[in-house]
Amino acid sequence: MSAHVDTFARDHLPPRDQWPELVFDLPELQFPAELNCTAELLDRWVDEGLGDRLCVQGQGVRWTYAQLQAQANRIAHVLVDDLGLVSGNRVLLRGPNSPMLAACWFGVVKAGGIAVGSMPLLRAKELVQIVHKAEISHALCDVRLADELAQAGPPCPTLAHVLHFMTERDGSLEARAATKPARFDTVRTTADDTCLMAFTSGTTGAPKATLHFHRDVMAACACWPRHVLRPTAADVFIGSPPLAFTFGLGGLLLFPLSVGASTVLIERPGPDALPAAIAQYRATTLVTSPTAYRAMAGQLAAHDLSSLRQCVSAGEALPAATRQLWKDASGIEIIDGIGSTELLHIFISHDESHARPGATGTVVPGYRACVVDDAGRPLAPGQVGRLAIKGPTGCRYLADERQRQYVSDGWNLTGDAYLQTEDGYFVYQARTDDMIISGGYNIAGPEVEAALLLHPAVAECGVVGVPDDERGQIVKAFVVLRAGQVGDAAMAKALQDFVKQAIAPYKYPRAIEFCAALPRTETGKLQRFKLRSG
Ligand code: 3UK
Repeated sequence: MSAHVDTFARDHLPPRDQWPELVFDLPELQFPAELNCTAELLDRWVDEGLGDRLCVQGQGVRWTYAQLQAQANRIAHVLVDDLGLVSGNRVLLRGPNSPMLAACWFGVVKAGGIAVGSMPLLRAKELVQIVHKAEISHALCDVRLADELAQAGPPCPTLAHVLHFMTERDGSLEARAATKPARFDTVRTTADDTCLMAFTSGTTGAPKATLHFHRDVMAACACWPRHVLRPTAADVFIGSPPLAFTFGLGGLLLFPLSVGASTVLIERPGPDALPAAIAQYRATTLVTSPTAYRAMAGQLAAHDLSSLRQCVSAGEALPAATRQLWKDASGIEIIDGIGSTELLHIFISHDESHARPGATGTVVPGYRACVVDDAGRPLAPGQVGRLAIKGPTGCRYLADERQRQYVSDGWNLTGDAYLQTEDGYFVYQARTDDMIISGGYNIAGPEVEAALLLHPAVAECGVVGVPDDERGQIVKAFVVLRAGQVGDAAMAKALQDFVKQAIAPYKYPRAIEFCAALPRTETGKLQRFKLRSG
């Protein structure tokens, strides 16, 4: 059963036998057949009389739940009444994080549409790929990102309607919304209607779109936040991941709203601006990447961070050195968690009192995790293999053959090499295709990085395997030094000796290149393929 008039998403789901097995074995994972996640995350609080509670803040904006709901309702009216949106249509959302972008997300999903986020830095060429793949009919775009989308426009025949926001000019989304009623009947979708298409931040090949249902959104809220983070209605979330990245969508919008808390959505949440913003908004819960924690650790003294209570890291492995640096600077134990676009959010993590440096944590309630060999057989503790996950959410690519690579035998294979300890902790090694094989040894680049990061001269680093006639590959480190340090032969030798002392000597970087910065994606991930080819 579906409430969608436009059945595109349902028509392009993978065949049922290629889905992961879905498990709903917690009481909080029982969902009704009819479900629109916006009714649960937004309307519910207003219905319960809590509409006056603070909901979302950003540059010059401070909205209560009732105000966000009213704005989302007006946007839903614009989409449906003026732009002919029918349920199941895909709507591209574009903009840096802001309360208005959040209102657009809720407006689309309330109207039964499918929200398709796009990373702010995408170029026309990449936008065209997304519009084609998702057959997007409508776009709501921050006016400051209008140019790139306009260039994408001509080769995109399906894209019939584009409205701009963050501008009051005639015909803008805001101007139209202002003429609409603040009430809108949230479309009564089914639990397994798609509400969200998230494109993966994959580094190679054509982009993949993952399909997530209204039920998946609520399941994500019921697992990691409820069991690990355990926020309260008094919390104020803040952080950096874009809402187009499901790490940001969950961590900065869905999860705070699921408990009646508030969130701060700022446009330029770099490590130089975040500490001041935490102080300004008295934020309690910080959501960002390992590199941002490392970059911020040195700058905390100048700011009043007394409001800060919890810090979440995801997107890349959290090196033990970064955990310690942040703890020394802030007094707070970071909560690490691995999630993926395919599984929507975090499935292995730990709370503050169960942190173990160098490990990602234990499986999040609602999920199952194991480490398997290439044939899919479970491995014993301590053995390195592929991470396999099952739970209430799972991978469903939109019309993509690569479904068979991510899902095998009902398990989601994330592409990560992990080992599990006797007591159930999962220890990240590397992406499976990033393992370095040198002179017959398997070496995980992140382990060498973690060792280098312990050296006081190292600001950031990336370690990859590069071709070598004699050894097949050798370990090469790209190192960004802290200000004032000199990248000469003596420094290279010092770093090599340092690594040999810290971990098994055969893992030391035989080549070291000093550089000014490392290539990263907008989701904060190191682009190893660029280091290998560069
Ligand atoms: C890597 C990690 C070690 C890992 C994401 C939280 O990152 C997210 O989604 P993506 O699809 O990438 C998934 C891949 O990223 N990774 C993420 N977190 C960690 N590796 N430790 C970690 N803590 O390779 C994984 O397979 O971009 C993260 C929530 C939602 C997300 N989409």
